Parts: sequence; structure tokens; C-alpha cells
Amino acid sequence: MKITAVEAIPYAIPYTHPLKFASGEVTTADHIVVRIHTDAGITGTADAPPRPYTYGETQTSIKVIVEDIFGPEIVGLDPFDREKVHAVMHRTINNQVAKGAVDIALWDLMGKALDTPVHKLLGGYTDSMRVSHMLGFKPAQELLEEAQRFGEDYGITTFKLKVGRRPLSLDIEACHVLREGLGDDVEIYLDANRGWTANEAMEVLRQTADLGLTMLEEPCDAKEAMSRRRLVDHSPIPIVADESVPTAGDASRELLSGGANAICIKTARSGFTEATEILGLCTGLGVDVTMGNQIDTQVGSMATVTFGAAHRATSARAGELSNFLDMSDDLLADPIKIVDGRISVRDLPGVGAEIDADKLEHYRTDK
Ligand code: MUC
Ligand code: MG
Repeated sequence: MKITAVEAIPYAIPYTHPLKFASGEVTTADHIVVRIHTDAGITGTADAPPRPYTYGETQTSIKVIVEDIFGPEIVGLDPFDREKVHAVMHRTINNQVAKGAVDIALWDLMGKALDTPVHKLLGGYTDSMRVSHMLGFKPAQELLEEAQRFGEDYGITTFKLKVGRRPLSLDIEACHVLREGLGDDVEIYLDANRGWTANEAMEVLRQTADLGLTMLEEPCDAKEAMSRRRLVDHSPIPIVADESVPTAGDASRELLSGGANAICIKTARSGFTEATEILGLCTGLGVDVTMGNQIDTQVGSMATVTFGAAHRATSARAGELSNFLDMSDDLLADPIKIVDGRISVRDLPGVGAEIDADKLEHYRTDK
């Protein structure tokens, strides 16, 4: 089998409930559908969410990198020879989301060619993932109402609260209101998206110490190496690296330098191949992992479920899988259902994320 063409299709779907966080805001899913076509008539598909405030990539840059830089070099290769594809992509630095989408599209292709679900190819550990819901910036009472609604409607009992605001009291109050309103059985953890300094994060941890928070993600810029290491040394809860660790090399740097002691894995920026490397590093070192969300569509969320459910370590905690619920529409032909707080893998060949052709036609922005 040979790759015959690589397509990158831009589209835009508005959010009904925009997500706001310390490093940015998402009001529209202005993503890219990556498609890899073959001479066997099989096509692999993936969704690429540009996050300029996180990785510097835009919708335009992803399209150009995929179609003009990677495309011409990988046409003619066998999609099973993915080390060759990665060697091509490796020659371009950064552009993790573009690379991740090409990798996931390749796995989708391989699964379809083998008539096998990719969650089985990757590990087949379990058939569903528990869902963690991400709460963006809002007044404390509205956050509580949102969490209660997601608990009632979907059975979700794990929440990641976006923090990193100033004054610190905004987030400290939100933590207290959530814990009081949701009770002790609900898991709450924090993600500051580099919004604070390490010392500010330390102060927030001091003022929330009795709330049973389980993790703090990306409290400050990982480049502030010395203060970040001090925070990790003194924090009673794991400090999770997210946007600072798109590759296995980044993860090893942060873990070995003491900049983090837990790792967030995101398939959207690491694909399945690099995510597997990161996971192996973490399990080898005895480091906890979480499955994060790059504010994914249902197509991207199916990729996260596929990877997360495939492995023991990635399915141990709830994965962040519910951002798509805030979109006005989606491209997935068979919509994802959250039942009793869980999303199931699909026993279909590939990643199980078939796109509705009419919807893509409607939302694409290049015609
Ligand atoms: C997260 O975990 O940080 C926000 C920005 C981004 O790149 O991902 C999201 C969620
Ligand atoms: Mg994060």
C-alpha cells in the first residue's frame, strides 16, 4: 500500500459556550481535518486543533506544513512504515499538532487496512474511559452550577478547574465553593496554564490545603526552572507538566530537572506514536499520567479515548474528554455519548471517528 495524497481541510464550528483560561480563549473550533489517501482506496483521518497561544501553530500554518512540507515527502511511502514518515516530520522542528494529526491519520489507516480497532493495536486494556470535565474561567457560583449540571446530566464526578487568575482570591474562592458544593467524593484538580509565578502557586496551595485537591497542572512557565523546581519540592500534590511536554524528550527534561512529577499526555500534540514514547518513559519512572484535552472536537476526543483506553496507566484516571459538549455542532458522523460518566471505545476498524461528509462540506472554509 502506498500513500497517494495528503489533504488538510480547514473548517470552523462556533462554540455555544466559549472556554476561557489563563493562556487564551476558544470561541470557534477553527481546526483542520487531515486526510491521508492510499492506492488501496483506504483513507486515514485525524483532527488538528491549532493552539497558537500554546504551541505557536495556526490553522494556516498547520495546513501549509501538512500539505506543502510533509505531504510531498510522504507520498509514495507505505503508511505502515511510520518510522519513515516520522523521520520526514522530524526534519521540521516544532509543529507538534500538525505532526500529531499525521500520526493519528496513519494509525487510522493501519487499523482500517488490518480491519482492527486501533485501541486493540495500541494495547486493548479496557473498553471505556472515565470522563473529567474542564471548567473555564467563570464566577464561582456559575462554576458550581456547571459542575452540578455535568454531574446530573452525564454522571461526571471529576473536574479540572482552570485557574491562573489574579487576584489569586478569584481561584481560591472557586476552589472553596466547588468543594463545599460538590462534596468530598468529587475529584477536583487545577490547571493554571502558566498564569502564575511559582510563588503565587505556592500561596494558592497553602490557602487550599484542606480541600483535597489532587493535582496542579502547569502552574507557571516551565522555563522558570529554579522556582518551578522549588514548587515541585514543596507541593503536597503532584505538579503536572502539560504544554511544556509535547515530546518524550521534553517530558524527560521536565521530570529529570524536577520541573514536574506527573505528565499530561495529549494525543492532539503527540499523536499516538510519541504519546506511546511519553507513556513508556512515565511508567518506567513510576510517574503518574493524565489524558488531557486540547479543546478537542468529537473527532479528537475519540482519538484520546482510543489511546487512553488502550493502556492501564492512561485509563487509571479520568481523561479530559467533554469539551466537545460546548460546541454548536461537530463533524463526527455517529456522535459520542457520555453514559454514567464514561465514553466507550468503538469496535470499528481504525480510530472509529468517521466524519459526516455533509457537515464537513458545510463547515469547511476553503470553498
Ligand atoms: C489544557 O489542559 O491546558 C488549554 C489550552 C490548551 O492548549 O489546552 C487546553 C487545556
Ligand atoms: Mg493543561
